[in-house]
Amino acid sequence: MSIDKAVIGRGAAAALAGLVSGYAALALAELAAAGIRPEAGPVTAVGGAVVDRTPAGVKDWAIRTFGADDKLVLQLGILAVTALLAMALGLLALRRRRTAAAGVFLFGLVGAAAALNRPDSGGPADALPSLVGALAGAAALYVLTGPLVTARPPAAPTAGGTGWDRRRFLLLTGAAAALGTGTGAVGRALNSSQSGDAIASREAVVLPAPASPAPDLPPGAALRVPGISPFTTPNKDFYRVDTALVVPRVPADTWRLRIHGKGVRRDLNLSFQDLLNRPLVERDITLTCVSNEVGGPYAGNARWLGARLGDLLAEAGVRPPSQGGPADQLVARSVDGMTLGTPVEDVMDGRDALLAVGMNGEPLPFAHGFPVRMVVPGLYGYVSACKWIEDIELTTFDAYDPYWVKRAWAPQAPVKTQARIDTPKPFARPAAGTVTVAGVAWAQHRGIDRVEVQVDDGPWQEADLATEDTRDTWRQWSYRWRATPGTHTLTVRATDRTGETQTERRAPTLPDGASGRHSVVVMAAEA
Ligand SMILES: Nc1nc2c(c(=O)[nH]1)N[C@H]1C(S)=C(S)[C@@H](COP(=O)(O)O)O[C@H]1N2
Ligand SMILES: [Mo]
Repeated sequence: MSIDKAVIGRGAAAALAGLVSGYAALALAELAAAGIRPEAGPVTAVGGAVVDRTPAGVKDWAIRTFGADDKLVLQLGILAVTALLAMALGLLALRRRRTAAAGVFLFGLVGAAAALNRPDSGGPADALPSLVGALAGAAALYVLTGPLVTARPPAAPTAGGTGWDRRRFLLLTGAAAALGTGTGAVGRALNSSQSGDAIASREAVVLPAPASPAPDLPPGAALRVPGISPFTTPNKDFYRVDTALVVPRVPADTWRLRIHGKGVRRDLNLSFQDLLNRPLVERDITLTCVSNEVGGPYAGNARWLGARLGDLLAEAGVRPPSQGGPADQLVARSVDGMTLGTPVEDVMDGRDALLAVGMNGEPLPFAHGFPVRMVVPGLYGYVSACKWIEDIELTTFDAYDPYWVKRAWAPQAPVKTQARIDTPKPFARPAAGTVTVAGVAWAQHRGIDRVEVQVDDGPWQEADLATEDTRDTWRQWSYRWRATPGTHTLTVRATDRTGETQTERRAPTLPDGASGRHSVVVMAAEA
């Protein structure tokens, strides 16, 4: 008796046939997608559809819980569900082989429908990867389960007495698995060679010197406190929040930006080089996400290089509402179909609203919007910071709800004043005595004027503020705490330049950003 006879029962074999068929189907679909658009692959398309339909609260929870891994978790979840369904169909094939094969095809139709309905769908061809995969998967299931149901000589069992042809089954299944793996590998290689164009184009970008450089950081703007957020967030540590399951990789040389809509006298159609030919400005701007909890990590500060968007709009004949312009909302659209709505007034009021091409001295990283993104000081990212931008339409808030607004987030969302304690960490056990409490505070475009720390129920004590870079950046702060032994709660609050102190009222992130004060509990140990 060979090992296969000993270890594989007929039910397990059927489930395995289902699994291998599903695997082959997905592998073939991904190969087909590589020839059409990577985003048209079934896992990405279904994943995108799930992201778009996820209620705001759940999406927020996913960002909180899984952070930058939220998309990986989603895709693994889709694969796990697919695997379970595939095994169930394998079992079904023992009784109803045709129905089970048709079931595989049905799931392919779900993938095809998802791909066709993506906002960035490239047209009917996007259905092909799922359809090709589904056909192959259905055929594979039918063939692989053949030996399980046909070779059942009742009188003289040929293979160990349960009446199915193990040898033939294992040969076929092994071949299907190998074929799937080979196909998947080719698909992967094709995909990465396509993004190779974009990678080469990014490497070839030479950022011009800014016509208006950012002033040097004033002395004292960056504190040297262990554990504090560095004043400038390195690109590799900069938070990432977006709906893209596949990071768009757009070569700079094929990129275009169209500016059009209400009150535009002359449509603009710009190339990357057109942007670089403009007088570029370089500015430090702190970006924050509306999904950031009080004390959360979704804030970062970078030195951006870009063209002033307000000037471009003015050249196109756009007037802000305060000067009688008919459009109060600017809708930015990205290559992946995301839409973000920004007040025209804010973009044209003289602040440094940028079409950014550079981040901390290099071309934008792909994950942060290469080749071009928007950055507008003072507004949460979801109403201003369109990555992979390709279109700007002037319209009104009445006429159009962009992506997040359709999902219950506020149409307008200036950043709320916040202070965060970076050190000590929650439940840290510092030695009693002098402990440096430190962190960052932000109120972009208003500026931070005061940060105070409260120990337990004691009085508010003024913290030392680092020198301000600009009112569009966060400000570090520190406080020397004389810690007595025991458990203590440290709370922080900031006051912005309008004189308003950060509210103590707690609000969830939905619909326009969390409020409340950050506190941490620490246990000071007997020195
Ligand atoms: N195309 C696109 N742009 C986008 C988003 C997105 O999902 N797609 N997310 C926005 C949100 S919610 C935020 S907070 C910022 C985050 O920018 P970052 O990932 O570079 O930090 O990008 C904004 N721009
Ligand atoms: Mo965000």
